Amino acid sequence: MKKLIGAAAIGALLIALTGCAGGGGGGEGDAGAEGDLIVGFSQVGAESGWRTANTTSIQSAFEDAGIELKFSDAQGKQENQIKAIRSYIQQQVDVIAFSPVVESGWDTVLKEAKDAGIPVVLTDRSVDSADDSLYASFLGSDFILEGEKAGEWVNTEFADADAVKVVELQGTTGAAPANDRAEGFRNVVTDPKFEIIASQTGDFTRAGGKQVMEAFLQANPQIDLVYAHNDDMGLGAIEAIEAAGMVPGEDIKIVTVDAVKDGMTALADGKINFIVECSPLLGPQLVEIAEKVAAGEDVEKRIVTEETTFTQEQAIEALPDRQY
Ligand code: GYE
Repeated sequence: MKKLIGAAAIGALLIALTGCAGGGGGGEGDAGAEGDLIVGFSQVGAESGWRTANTTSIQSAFEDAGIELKFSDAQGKQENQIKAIRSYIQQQVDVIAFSPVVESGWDTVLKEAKDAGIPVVLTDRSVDSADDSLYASFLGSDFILEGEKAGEWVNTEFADADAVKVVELQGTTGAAPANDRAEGFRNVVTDPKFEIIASQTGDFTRAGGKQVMEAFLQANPQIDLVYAHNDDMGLGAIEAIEAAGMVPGEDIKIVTVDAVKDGMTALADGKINFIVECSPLLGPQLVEIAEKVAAGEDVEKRIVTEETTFTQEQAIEALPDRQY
């Protein structure tokens, strides 16, 4: 054992001295600097299928790149994220990345990171800071556009209707995707025949979506459409609708955002009617950005994820190859 450690130590010393980990010399072997990189990441939590897929994408991308990732799960609390970021500053990591649970209240801790000379990359969700020098880049979806895509489908689906009663299951209060998906939808669904009769947060969880939908159903004799800010809440709503003796997708139409496997399965089964995609596979791009900012290279301030939408037929076709 001792011998092994000794050999490893000599190897490490050689790498440190020559700056070359590969045997072939030059080119790809020049990975010494990358091997030293340490990135601290603070995740929102594990509230949805999307989040689980996002965590897996990030962890495996850093592992594949041979970059050390310090990972912490904030369990949906901003205070835990602030603590994690402060601890990464203290540990002097090379790059801090995080997905802010809510949009506001980040300036102080972001200034602390800036003063410590540690670049910050926002992943998936953004902050509402007026000073965009507080972070190097923001990688993630255009949530307003997602809300608009949902709204456009609604306009077409109900083109011949005279009056449409809509209920909305909102994401976590104060979170960028909740604010923006609400806004985008309202940008597009402007015909007065649409009435949003109830709107409440289901916190992006299946249990939350179910509970809120149960209350909506009890309070409202007529509901034509559910707009859920993510698949998980839509799946919870399906349970509530079925428990009330109605047929989801027929008696009440459902449109959601994300397109995770469970959502796509419900769409293929006709229980959800339309899904706007939001990709959680941000890991590889995040690695690229982290490497660049650590090397002092310029990166785009805003990198928008490319996304599509799915009808039932498209979901049936896409499901076999769906990664998440
Ligand atoms: O849509 C939802 C998750 O921030 C885009 O968070 C993400 C959202 C996603 O909980 O399912």
